[in-house]
Amino acid sequence: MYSKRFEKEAFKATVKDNVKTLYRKKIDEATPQQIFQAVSYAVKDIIIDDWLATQAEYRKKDAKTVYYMSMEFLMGRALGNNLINMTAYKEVKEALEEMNIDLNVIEDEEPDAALGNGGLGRLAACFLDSLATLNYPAYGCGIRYRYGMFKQKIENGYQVETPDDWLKEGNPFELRREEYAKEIRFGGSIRFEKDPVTGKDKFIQENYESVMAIPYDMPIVGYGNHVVNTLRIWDAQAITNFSLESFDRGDYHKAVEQENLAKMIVDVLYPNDNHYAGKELRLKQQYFFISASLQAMIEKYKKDHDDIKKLYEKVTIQMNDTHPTVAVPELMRLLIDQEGLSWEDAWDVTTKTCAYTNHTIMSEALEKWPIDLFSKLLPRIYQIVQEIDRRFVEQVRKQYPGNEEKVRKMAILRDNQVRMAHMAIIAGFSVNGVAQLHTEILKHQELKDFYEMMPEKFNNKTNGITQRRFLLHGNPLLADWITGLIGDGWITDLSKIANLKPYVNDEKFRKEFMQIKYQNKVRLAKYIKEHNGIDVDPRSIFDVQVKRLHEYKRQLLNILHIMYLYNQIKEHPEMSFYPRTFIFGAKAAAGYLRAKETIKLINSVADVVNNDRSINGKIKIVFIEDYRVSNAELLFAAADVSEQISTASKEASGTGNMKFMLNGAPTLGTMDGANVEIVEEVGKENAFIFGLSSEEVINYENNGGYNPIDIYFNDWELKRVVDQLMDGTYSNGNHEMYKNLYNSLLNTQSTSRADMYFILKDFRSYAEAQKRVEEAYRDEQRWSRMAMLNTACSGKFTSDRTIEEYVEDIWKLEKVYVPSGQPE
Ligand code: B1H
Repeated sequence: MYSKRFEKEAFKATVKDNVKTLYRKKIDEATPQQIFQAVSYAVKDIIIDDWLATQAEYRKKDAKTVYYMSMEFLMGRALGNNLINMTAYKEVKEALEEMNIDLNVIEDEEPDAALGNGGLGRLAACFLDSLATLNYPAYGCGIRYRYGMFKQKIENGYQVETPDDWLKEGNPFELRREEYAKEIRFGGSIRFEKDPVTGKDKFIQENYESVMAIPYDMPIVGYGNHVVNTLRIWDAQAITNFSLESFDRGDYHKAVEQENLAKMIVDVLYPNDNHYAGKELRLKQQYFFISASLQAMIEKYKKDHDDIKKLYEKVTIQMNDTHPTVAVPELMRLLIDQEGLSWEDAWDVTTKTCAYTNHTIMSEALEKWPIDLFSKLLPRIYQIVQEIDRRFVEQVRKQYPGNEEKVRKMAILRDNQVRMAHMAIIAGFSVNGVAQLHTEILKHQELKDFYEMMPEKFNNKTNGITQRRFLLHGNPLLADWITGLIGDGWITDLSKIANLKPYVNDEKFRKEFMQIKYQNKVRLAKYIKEHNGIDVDPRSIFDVQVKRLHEYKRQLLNILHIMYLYNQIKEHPEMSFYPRTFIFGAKAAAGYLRAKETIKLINSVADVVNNDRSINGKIKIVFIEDYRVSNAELLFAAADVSEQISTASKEASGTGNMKFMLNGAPTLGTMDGANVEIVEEVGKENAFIFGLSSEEVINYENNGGYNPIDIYFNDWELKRVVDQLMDGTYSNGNHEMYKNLYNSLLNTQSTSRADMYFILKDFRSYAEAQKRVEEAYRDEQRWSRMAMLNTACSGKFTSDRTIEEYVEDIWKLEKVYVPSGQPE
């Protein structure tokens, strides 16, 4: 293990040395940021030997590799995670303490690598952690955005976005690999020629624009196994800078254009969760990183293999949603135009290499590119898409003679659009959803026609999360306590956490468990005091909803219910009420009006309620600014109640739900996404389930929705809450402030259906479930049992399990063991 090579005194010396060479300072003169850099370089130094050894071993074993293609990798901070996985966290903490340095303070100097929006991007990060830990050869391929997910400030209750300048101080863990740069071409036109020698068709792209893609590699450290995999993210640079000789220096304009194109492409992550925006620049980003990654992949393959027709024996491409689906026609292009394969041979390779994961059924998230935009930007790729479509339509007509309805529904090209999901399904050898319920809805609703035509492709892979970050690193008190009871096997085999179950029956252990929860609540209360200036009582129930802000996730239901409780307490001060702290954290897409109004509403209700002395602090409301991976770790550890209240059928899986469960917070939720499987594991009696089922929701939707007006007029308490959106209670008398929210619930004048997300419909059921939460919490014996059982039953939800399923059913990888990488 690392402890052998991790030598405390040597490490301390390296840190001192780094401070000296990087900053010309002594350690006690260095700023925390400078110490962060110095420590990180010392850690990278140790990682490098294993990184080399791992890659050498993969090559020697000629092991099959998965390329996980994703527009998003929400990695969070690297230092603490790397130390955890090197099994050197405690030793480094000690070493630094001897130098009067607090590791936690140093960790806080690192900006989150926030190259993702939410669940989809964080899932990619958890998968990389599991792949390395389970000894599987893997690359993550993505974009090195200059600016990641925006930073959120709350000003006067409103969200204000500021740029996330995460590279400002430099990224100590990355490695620039200029020698693997690739050229990427956009636009222009395609000339067709017969090769005079071979007689083959040749396609020549002319008058195109191009940029160079430069890879940056980040190490992905496996837990205690010396494996170091690679996250490869691409930066863009103008060709002019890149190779001055080949450039016509006279063409100043062209030089400037190329500069601009390069800067623009990787400038910023699109901050839309579950929403397709259809911007040309986004398609450029997609093609940019896909073409670069595939060129590098083929080049690497050809170093050791000469039959390109067997590419699929050594690589698999997993497409994280449809965002990387240009991989299909781009692989075809490289195989045909560059490698000289026939269409049939190229199609055989491509369809044995590519697999697709679907992450959402929200219709506004479906990628459908306008054909004129697509064909102008990617003329050769578009020709290939046309041919894929032509052949597929031919096949549909053969299988369903005379059924033009099928053709209309299933074709890739239709209504002047390129439907990316259809291309992914047609070319992929595997199509998976991310939770059982989600996969069933795909098979029987959204993708019914495809499932009927090619049922063998469809499979489920329920999401998971890494316990290394979200328990071992995020909740050290609980992690140590668990290890004390059942050993540390759970760190790499979470099914072992079930060994806690016998201890649940012993009051002593339940007390200890709740004591740890309390300490984590104190830690969070301190964070809240520092960041919000609000005093919260760690003895109150910490009720937490943290996730992207989206109507379907129904933060509005949560805050309306709080408004309702507040009305009740005001009206019946004598009523018994267990003190609650309602905690929210959420970023809204910058242009998403209703989402932003919801943030303002939460903050305004917080202002009124938190400052109302008459309620004796029974309710506190806290909005955590800039919710992100690093502060999420604190929130999960401290939560009593996990709010998972999406409209049934809308949340494909959810992964926050699993992080809460792991940390001992029962779920208050709908039967949606992976909540269904959480309840299956922990038992219905250890969760608080409410609301319409997915069948009921889908039924209403198929029949034009429901009418919220009846509910509104028949439930005066609810009506009062809804009216408070308009009467100035939470807006200093302004009657316009929340009109978009009000209209979304009731109005028929808006183009969409009233209360599309069934908030009023589910309100009473939610309020009643919240009552059950309070009742359960009052019973300490019962609550501690429930909370601890949630942790003990969370074994299924590790991303290690998810990855083993992908490997077994889709990727077919072999484990590679790496001899400890000794320094040269
Ligand atoms: C999920 C997205 C998503 N599903 C489009 N889809 C995006 C779609 O920038 N875009 O265009 C970005 C993100 N994200 C989430 O994936 C689901 O909503 C969660 O339920 C799921 O747990 C997560 C991981 O599978």
